[in-house]
Amino acid sequence: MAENPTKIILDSDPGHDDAMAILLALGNPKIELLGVTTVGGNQSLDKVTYNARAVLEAAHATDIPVHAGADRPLVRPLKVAAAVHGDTGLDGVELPEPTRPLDPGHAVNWIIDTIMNAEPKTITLVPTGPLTNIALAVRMEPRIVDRVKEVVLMGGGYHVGNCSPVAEFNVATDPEAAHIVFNEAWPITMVGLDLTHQALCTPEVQSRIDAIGTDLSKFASGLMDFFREAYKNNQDFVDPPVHDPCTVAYLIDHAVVATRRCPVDVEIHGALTTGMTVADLRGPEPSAEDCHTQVAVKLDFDGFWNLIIDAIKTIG
Ligand SMILES: [Ca+2]
Repeated sequence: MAENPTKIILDSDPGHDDAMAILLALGNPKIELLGVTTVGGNQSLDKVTYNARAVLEAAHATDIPVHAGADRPLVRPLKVAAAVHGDTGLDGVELPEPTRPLDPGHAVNWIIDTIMNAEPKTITLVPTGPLTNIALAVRMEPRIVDRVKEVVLMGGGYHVGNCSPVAEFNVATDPEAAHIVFNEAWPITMVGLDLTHQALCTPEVQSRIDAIGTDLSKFASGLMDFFREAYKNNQDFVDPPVHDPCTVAYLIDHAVVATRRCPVDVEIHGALTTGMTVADLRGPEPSAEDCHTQVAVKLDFDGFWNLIIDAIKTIG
């Protein structure tokens, strides 16, 4: 591990792209994965929690704790994304049976305790699912807002949606939670669809993953095979966008994910636009003192996939 790696809590709903985010976090020396917390989203809480444990098992990372969190959004019923992630939430591969038991204690309590017991500004929250757990944590212990280093989340988009013309799945699933999270004063980097739709797993990329030739690379490639078909059938993509690891890639190397500072708020009362992340891109770019939110705008495609492929190789 590198000196002073970035300590992260990955709050996720695995999910094919969440799985890739877990692998990138495990396989890069600049990241220290403190734990994985789970939230109902792509699939039911039980399924995504099992999947998180199975992915860690596949990556020989049974030292990483997994805590289950909220099983549904704050206000709305959960609508899972079975069309994109299958009945298990990780269709397309055989999942190894997790050997580490599920860790006791609710994810929200664990997130709060981990942040409050650490040195201030040393832990980064990386949500890659609906923001339910993070919203609950901030309501239960508001001091975490000043204690975390930053929040780097996958969700939203400033020009495009996928659940609706303007709303992205994670934010649309629990817009009230997203509203809470975006309106707290912590530094937030929104890695939205504008960025993640550049992170396409092309056949060339996948052949590089296949060439690694390990059980883990076969696992990752199997996930991408299913994801490719799902995105072809559902959203008319030729290659699937691998959203969630873009957050971790940003933390590893800011040069891989360029950002633009701008105010962002979340629509929760729209007739047509509920769940939209409304980014104000007018005028000159504000300073960090004046604006605590920024959006990811441009991906270094080769740099991103080099990080993923190196991580899968490193894990072995
Ligand atoms: Ca996710």
